Amino acid sequence: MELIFGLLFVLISLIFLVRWRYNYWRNLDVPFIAATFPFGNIKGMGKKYSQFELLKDVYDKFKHNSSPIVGLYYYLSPVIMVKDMELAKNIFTRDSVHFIDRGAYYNEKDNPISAHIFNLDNPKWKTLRTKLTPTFTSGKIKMMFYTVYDVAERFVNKLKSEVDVAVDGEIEIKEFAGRFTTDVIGSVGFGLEINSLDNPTTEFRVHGINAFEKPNHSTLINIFSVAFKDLARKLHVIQVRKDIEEFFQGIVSQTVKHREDNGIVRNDFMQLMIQLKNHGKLDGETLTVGKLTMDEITAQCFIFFAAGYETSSTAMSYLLYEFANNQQVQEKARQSVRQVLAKYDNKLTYEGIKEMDYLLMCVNESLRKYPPVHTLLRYCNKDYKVENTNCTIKKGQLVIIPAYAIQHDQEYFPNPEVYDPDRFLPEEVAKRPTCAFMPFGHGPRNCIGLRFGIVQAQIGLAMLLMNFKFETCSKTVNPIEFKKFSTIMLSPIGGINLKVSKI
Ligand code: HEM
Ligand SMILES: *[C@@H]1O[C@H](CO)[C@@H](O)[C@H](O)[C@H]1NC(C)=O
Ligand SMILES: *[C@@H]1O[C@H](CO)[C@@H](O)[C@H](O)[C@H]1NC(C)=O
Ligand SMILES: CC(=O)N[C@H]1CO[C@H](CO)[C@@H](O)[C@@H]1O
Repeated sequence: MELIFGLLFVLISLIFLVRWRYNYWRNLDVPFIAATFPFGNIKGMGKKYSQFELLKDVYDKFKHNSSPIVGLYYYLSPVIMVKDMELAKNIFTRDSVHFIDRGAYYNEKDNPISAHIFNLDNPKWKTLRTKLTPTFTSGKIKMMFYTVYDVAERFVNKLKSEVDVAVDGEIEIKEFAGRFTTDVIGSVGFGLEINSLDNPTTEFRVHGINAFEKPNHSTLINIFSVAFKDLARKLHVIQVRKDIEEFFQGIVSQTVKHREDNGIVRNDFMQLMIQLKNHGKLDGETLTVGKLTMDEITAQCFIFFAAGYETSSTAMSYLLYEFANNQQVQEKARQSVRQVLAKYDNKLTYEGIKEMDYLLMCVNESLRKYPPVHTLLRYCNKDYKVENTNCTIKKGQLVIIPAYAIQHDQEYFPNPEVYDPDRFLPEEVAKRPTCAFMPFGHGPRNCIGLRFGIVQAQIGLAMLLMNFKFETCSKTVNPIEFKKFSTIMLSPIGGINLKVSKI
């Protein structure tokens, strides 16, 4: 009898607890989507639809509601979706002290490789960010130019021989773009000749693919660990697969040992890591951060590799897809590359790259239509009153900025499904809020590799345009369909199939 009463009491309390949770947004008078236990608003996410599709639906539904935010529930956790551009700007920049963490999940103890700069919270994030920023100064990027150029030449040659053997010239171009950026980051980041262009099954490439294609857990478990970090850590949930962790631990320790034993000094990311490991500071600096451990530098190497290769290669592939669908744009971009080359003795140079205005507009327009990172995240670490509302974002709440939805908003980008590089003419850019375009995020927590990512893509694209013509073919999926399982990356199902011919 007592047992039954006890159980009944627990059950009734649970029901009240859940109802009380799911009234959170109603009580604050914030527009929201009604939730069901236990998933809240994310039932089926990762299988039936992707996170960006949910957010786009919600964004469009509440577009004309005057509230700058919409309330959602991820499981029992209230999360905030930002809808207003002014608020987004303030969260990214002016009030970024409240939102300096990303709120991603990592587990330093069971999965040290997940404790990298993309995931880390303060104060560790801040010291690391300051230390890693010198990796991408203009001087360093200029030095990387030639390395990227060499790999791009191999890329073009490889594609030429593939075109010769491919049936009707049909090629899955994302695979080759991925090998190109893998070889680039291996070289500029690690000083390693990976040559995945010729050896697609090389371990580096395979682990790189697996890091994105075969996550250790389902979307719903990944979101669970973001919503309930402490619990997930207690349950030993890991984010990065163990085989990938072990591979990177091996490769980084071998590389470090090889350099230290042979006194090899290179001007690359690995060298900065070695300095931070041995001295806790960079050469010529006075500020010391405490020496980084081998595990800590491995994690940073991993994220530079992962963030550097996948985003840039998908960005290039989406643009080639739009070139295939818009032949005049492709021809105009080719002309703009040709003109700049002519000016520089028919050589591709670092200076020349920066003058290819039309190509840059094409790159940005494809980053708009297909942001490789479709959803941006911030985590509130200090209560924040939202202007013009009665709502305070509480410490510990997750803030979502739906990049894909905003970049497809008619108000900022009329006929958003139309690919039109002229949207990036200076006078057009001036007409909309800066934050409406956010492929690299904004503010102190934006993409650290922004400029390098663009330069790398541009070199590859300029060389491709000079050597090939891209067209759609029977295998081209139009419009592109996207994978559903990935929580933040926008990735095409089956890659991007195009007809490629030499010119
Ligand atoms: C087209 C290429 C790229 C795109 C579209 C891209 C996009 C992004 C985005 C959207 C973020 C989150 C920004 C935010 O929350 O405000 C980010 C962060 C980051 N990206 Fe990139 N990225 C690209 C290339 C690169 C490259 C080449 C590297 C390094 C080699 C890199 C390294 C990082 C790192 C380390 C972070 C975390 C920064 C932090 O939290 O302090 N990315 N990127
Ligand atoms: C393209 O976007 C990048 C990143 O937001 C920006 O720095 C650059 O000025 C843009 N270029 C053009 C031509 O719009
Ligand atoms: C905030 O609450 C006050 C008092 O309940 C109300 O008068 C006011 O309209 C509310 N403001 C907004 C923006 O909802
Ligand atoms: C493939 C893989 O690495 N699976 C791992 C996923 O995470 C759990 C722990 O959270 C491991 O036990 C699995 O081995």
